[in-house]
Amino acid sequence: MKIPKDHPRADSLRVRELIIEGMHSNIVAEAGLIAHGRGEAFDYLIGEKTPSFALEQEEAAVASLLLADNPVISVNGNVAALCPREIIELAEETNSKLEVNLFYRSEKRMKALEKVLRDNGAEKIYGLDPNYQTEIKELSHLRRIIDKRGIFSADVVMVPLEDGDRTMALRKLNKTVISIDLNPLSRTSLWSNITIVNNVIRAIPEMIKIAQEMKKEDSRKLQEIINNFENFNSLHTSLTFMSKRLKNFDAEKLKRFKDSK
Ligand code: PTJ
Repeated sequence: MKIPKDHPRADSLRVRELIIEGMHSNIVAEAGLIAHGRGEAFDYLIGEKTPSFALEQEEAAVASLLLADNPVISVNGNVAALCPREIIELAEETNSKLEVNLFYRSEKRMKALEKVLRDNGAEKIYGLDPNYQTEIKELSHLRRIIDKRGIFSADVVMVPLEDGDRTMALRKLNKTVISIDLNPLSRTSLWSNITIVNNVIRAIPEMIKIAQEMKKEDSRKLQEIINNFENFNSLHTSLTFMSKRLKNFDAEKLKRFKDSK
């Protein structure tokens, strides 16, 4: 659908179209639409723009990817539909591998993700070759299938838009987990070492810029950024921001509406 430019929520509708088109081309799972709607609700609570706490989370995440020995970025349907070019660029800037990993895994969807990533310039994509498949034993769903050269041997794994049990399983395997999740209360957010409470559509391009700058820094400086970051404090800041904003926004908006009638 063509979104009218003057629509008050044109940006949000354009993003929705990416998800809908992604579903029609088998990139996005049907449940991906529902996940997106949940994300939209939380994005509303942070004002649909990046708060300063999210930038700090992004900095800690980029520092962690840059200092890792074998960093891997896991790609699912929603991410591939929303920011395929950017996720590839972030992998390049941080020297990370890209691995396709799907919850609603099917051959058709794996191929669709491979295509969209290749069309956007990805060369090496992990998770596709059955010869290198292995499993996370603790998981019973299809996200358990991982690449021996990728997530299996990674020290740092970034999982944008994830479900909680793989995050828990990866932590139990002693991996550092970075997630991007607009819901600071999700199990993924709570179990990650670094949670970025922001929309992937903003977070990934911001992380690319951060990586370009951070690469010029001394590794001690990057380690300091990581050492100064504490996920529970950061989640608390995110939640406090949301609840304060909701409280103020509520009163202001209702008053404006009342006065305009
Ligand atoms: O492509 P697949 O098969 O791997 O499946 C992907 C989905 C997203 C369907 C699957 O991982 C899933 O069901 O995820 P959940 O459990 O619904 O969790 C998704 C989380 O991402 C929720 O907490 C949402 O609030 C959050 N979220 C949704 N959209 C965005 C987001 N966070 C950041 N940016 C978004 N655009």
